[in-house]
Amino acid sequence: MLTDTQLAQFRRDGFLGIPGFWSAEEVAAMRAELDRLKAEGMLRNVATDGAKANLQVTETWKVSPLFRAAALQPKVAALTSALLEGGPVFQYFDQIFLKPARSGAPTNWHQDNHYFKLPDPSMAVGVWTAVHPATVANGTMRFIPGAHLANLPHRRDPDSDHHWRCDPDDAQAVPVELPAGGVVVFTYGSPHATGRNDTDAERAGFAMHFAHAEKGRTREVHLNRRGEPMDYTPGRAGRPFVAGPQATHGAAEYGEDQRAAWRRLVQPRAAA
Ligand SMILES: O=C(O)CCC(=O)C(=O)O
Repeated sequence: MLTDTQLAQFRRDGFLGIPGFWSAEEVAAMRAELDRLKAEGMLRNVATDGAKANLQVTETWKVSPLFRAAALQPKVAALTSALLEGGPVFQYFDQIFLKPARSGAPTNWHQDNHYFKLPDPSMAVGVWTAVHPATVANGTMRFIPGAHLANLPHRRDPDSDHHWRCDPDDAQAVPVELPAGGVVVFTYGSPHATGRNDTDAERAGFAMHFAHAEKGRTREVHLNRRGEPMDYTPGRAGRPFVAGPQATHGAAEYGEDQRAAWRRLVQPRAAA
């Protein structure tokens, strides 16, 4: 799945771009599913600038059987266990950000561990999928090589109605451009940001988060945007075991092997 060179790059820089992770058929299914979520009003504009839009859906697994199944595919298990010391691995979180054409707002610098506060941020990874081609012009992900080792102070982000931001020295920041279906993986400590979308086409990213099932946990109780406590205990809907002895491809957590669900959901949607 990953070469030694790629793993070394990930450990050194805190992130790694991987083109061609999902097939064209899988990407087509994700886009069709995203269109359904949009049509059903599932995406919420979090931008505070009324002229711009940064549309977000969190806990996608609750509203989308297709995005739920994506996290339980064998290639995701292979990727995340390679990045997390061989596992065991469970899914921690997922979300989509969509920047509409011409008015897409940026997401400012932040470390995901500011939200989740794991004792060791290297024990969790984000896997961000370019649902559309992700370029500098439409606001792809940017990273600062090697910046994942410091724990940065955050402040409330005035450009978003609930996010937090940090202010790293970004003189060495690099964009990760990806064809649709590519992914960029990054540790919870890796500061990242995305730019505006001024192009004529929308740009979406689907981010799945995974953690080491033993080392990537915290006893802290986290509250969601509505102030409700979030439960990160593995082995339940939304927190399925992805790799390791307790992993069942989601059968235990969702009552159906998610490899079969993926096959069932991807083909008809892609053809539609
Ligand atoms: O897709 C984006 O614009 C932002 C993604 C992001 O910052 C994240 O998933 O943490």
